[in-house]
Amino acid sequence: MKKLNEWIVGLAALVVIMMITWGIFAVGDNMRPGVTPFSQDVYALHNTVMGVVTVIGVLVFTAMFTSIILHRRSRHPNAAKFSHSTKAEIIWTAIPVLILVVIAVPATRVLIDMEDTGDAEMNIKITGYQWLWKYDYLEDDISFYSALDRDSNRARQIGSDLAPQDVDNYLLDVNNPLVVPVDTKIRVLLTADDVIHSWWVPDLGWKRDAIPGMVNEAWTIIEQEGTYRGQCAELCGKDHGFMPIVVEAVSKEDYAEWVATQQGQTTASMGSAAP
Ligand SMILES: [Cu+2]
Repeated sequence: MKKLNEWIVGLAALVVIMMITWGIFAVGDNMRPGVTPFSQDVYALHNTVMGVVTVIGVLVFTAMFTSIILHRRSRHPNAAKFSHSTKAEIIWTAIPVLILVVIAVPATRVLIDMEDTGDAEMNIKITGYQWLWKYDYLEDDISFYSALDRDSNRARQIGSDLAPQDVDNYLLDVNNPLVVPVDTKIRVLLTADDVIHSWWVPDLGWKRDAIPGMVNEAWTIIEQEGTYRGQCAELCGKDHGFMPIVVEAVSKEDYAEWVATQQGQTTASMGSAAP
């Protein structure tokens, strides 16, 4: 009867651990798969590693709980006298090394892929400022600043007449989103003009620091049209929380149209400025 109780406790502990792990996945509190082939690679890699660590966790905790319960002092008042086992030590060194090597292979492949900015169809330079972003489309000769939208900025002020809950996408919208075409390899060059910022849109599967005096590279191919939101991810001063990122991924036709409108606007403003 006593032994049965112990097994029930051990089993219950195991079930709790497995339920917690399963719950994390089932509730959806997991990484998002994103909308680029690259973000999906990162997602798959994350899930694989999560699976490996779950199995390890279950095995380790099972061994720990059963040892605590089955070898407790009331049951075995005299401690065992053995000191070590070379065989066991070799096994518990070799198995983790093997697991690390198995994980390292796909991880390295994804890391190398992350750096491969070759064959890009267009280049966008992103510059971080306190506290907004500047986007330069190097081929299309378009350049603009992207800052927190006016309503969010009004609602965030102390004593504002506009309540945050009355603003759609509070603190997540910008005045000028970054418009990009889908299914196009885009190379992104990142830098900053004052302090270190970090450009992060979770759906793209990467985050890169924007550092003054340095140019960091990244790339993306967005496969689905849509609006993708992000944040500055490097504490950069008092308004760090107020420089969101919005990426508008549109079809290639819509992008061409947008470029034409933007360039038309620039020409018009230059024309009016001319004597
Ligand atoms: Cu910043």
